[in-house]
Amino acid sequence: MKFKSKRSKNMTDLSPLQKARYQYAPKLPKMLRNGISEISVLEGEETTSVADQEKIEALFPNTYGKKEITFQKGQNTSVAKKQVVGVILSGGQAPGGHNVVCGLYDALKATNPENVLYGFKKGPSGLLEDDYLIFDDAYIDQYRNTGGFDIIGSGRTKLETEEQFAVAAEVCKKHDITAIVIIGGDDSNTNAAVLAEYFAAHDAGVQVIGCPKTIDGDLKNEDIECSFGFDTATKTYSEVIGNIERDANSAKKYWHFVKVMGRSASHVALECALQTQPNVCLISEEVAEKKMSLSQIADYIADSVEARAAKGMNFGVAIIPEGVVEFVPEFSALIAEINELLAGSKAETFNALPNWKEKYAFIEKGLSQEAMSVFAILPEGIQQQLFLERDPHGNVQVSLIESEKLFSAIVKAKLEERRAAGSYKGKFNALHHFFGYEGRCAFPSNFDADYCYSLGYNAFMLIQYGYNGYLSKVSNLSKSADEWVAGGMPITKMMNIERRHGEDKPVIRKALVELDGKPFKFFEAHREQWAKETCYTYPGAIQYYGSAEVCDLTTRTLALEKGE
Ligand code: FBP
Repeated sequence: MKFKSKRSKNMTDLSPLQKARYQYAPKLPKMLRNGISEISVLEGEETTSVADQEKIEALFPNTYGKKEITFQKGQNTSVAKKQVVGVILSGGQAPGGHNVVCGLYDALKATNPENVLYGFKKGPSGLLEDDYLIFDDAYIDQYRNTGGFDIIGSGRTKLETEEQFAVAAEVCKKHDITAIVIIGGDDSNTNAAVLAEYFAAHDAGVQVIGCPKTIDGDLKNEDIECSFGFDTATKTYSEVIGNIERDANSAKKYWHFVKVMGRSASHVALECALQTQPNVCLISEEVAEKKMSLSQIADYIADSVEARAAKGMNFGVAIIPEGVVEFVPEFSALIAEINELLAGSKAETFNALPNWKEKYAFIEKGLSQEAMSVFAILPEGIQQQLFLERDPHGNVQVSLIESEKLFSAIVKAKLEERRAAGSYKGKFNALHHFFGYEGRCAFPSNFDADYCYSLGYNAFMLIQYGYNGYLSKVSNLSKSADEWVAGGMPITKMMNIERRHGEDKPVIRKALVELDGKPFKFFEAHREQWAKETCYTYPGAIQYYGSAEVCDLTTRTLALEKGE
């Protein structure tokens, strides 16, 4: 056993903000504030999955159809027993993860000081490898209200096979673990549901509770209003985008192309646009819906450059979502052909070619005419990137494509055509940025600090009341924490069947940007003006201390979705 109890940092090694944040007391929803003995359960309706009900029910006979629940003030009727809980952080970092663990720990200890919290290290693999630490006050205290996942580390190992579940059950049995909390995104919570079903079917005596995490903001639905981390990450990116806008408006000589994270959905890009009002923001879901080609996208951006140049404004800011290229139909077709072209031993033949000229000839011979016409307009750096960066399955890693450079290059080419035709007379100097990792471990905003602490606290109440296969749910989030509502919902409610790796799989439905949703509609109604004029807004840095209007505000996305 690896027992960690010493505060490893001397208080003098800490920044003033670190010290101050240790003292911050996160706000809980009112119904969780009365003390453990006064938290009771209100059961709601039985649930059904979002689609494919019969198939999901057949796959989850023990955990399907359970009732939604809400906590309220009242006599605590849960069964008193010693709880030994294991917690896992899964996937990419998101601000507030530490507070989920802190909230879980505080509720567990407040219920019974004999309760124990294990932290499995480096993600789900920690559970399989029985690699853990046991939390105590001194250890927990050095992570309160801080960013990062370094409290126990994270990882992307998927818990999905029967063999893995059997190992997990063994490890739980060895430590008398009564519940596992998985803090993760849609895939990790899908796995949480499958693990919960396995434990129930095998009478393992272990409950599984999930917590909704991801800066991408794509784990949400009518119950889960947002995933944690989205608030802080988008505020962090918006701060620097606002700073860049101000620089652009001061120097008046650069067009800034800013790529922001978000593996597939464009929630991050849209939220940053709502906060900063840039000249251009691409929304991948719209690109897919309108089947826009690279050339059409380039024209769309070039229109803004040209209109602004005509008024003497040779500067601007364009936001590009990380995953956009995968949503451009012709680009994904090109990538599929490249994957084919390099399948098996053909990659070796390609790599053995001595120079780019010969490689280019090989590519030209192997790709269809349509794919080649897309390939040919890409900057050479990106062409080469498509052939260098492969994932372990041999596929191109689209997230590594520098789409901010790709779009500025094709816009430049369009502008040259327009200059030759006489319609454009401006100057175009592009600068490039990628904001992703900068936001994932920021000190959580007050919203994320409070939300995460509440999710963790609430997760323990779900355990204490014996729920299995539930997601910790805190809602009414656009209001102050006083009015937040805590409860739980069966994970199977969010599931449907999707095709993954050639097989039908039960998965949580990923939430993409809805083109008829209020956040997109607001953006759509304003973007023409933002494109031609300079309407930048400067959100500034996240504020942790001061009036609630400045410090406790959540995202524009949430506010618009809630009609505020
Ligand atoms: P999760 O879905 O696990 O929360 O991670 C999201 C994300 O931050 C994406 O925005 C990004 O594309 C990806 O992780 C980067 O992954 P990695 O940390 O493995 O480079």
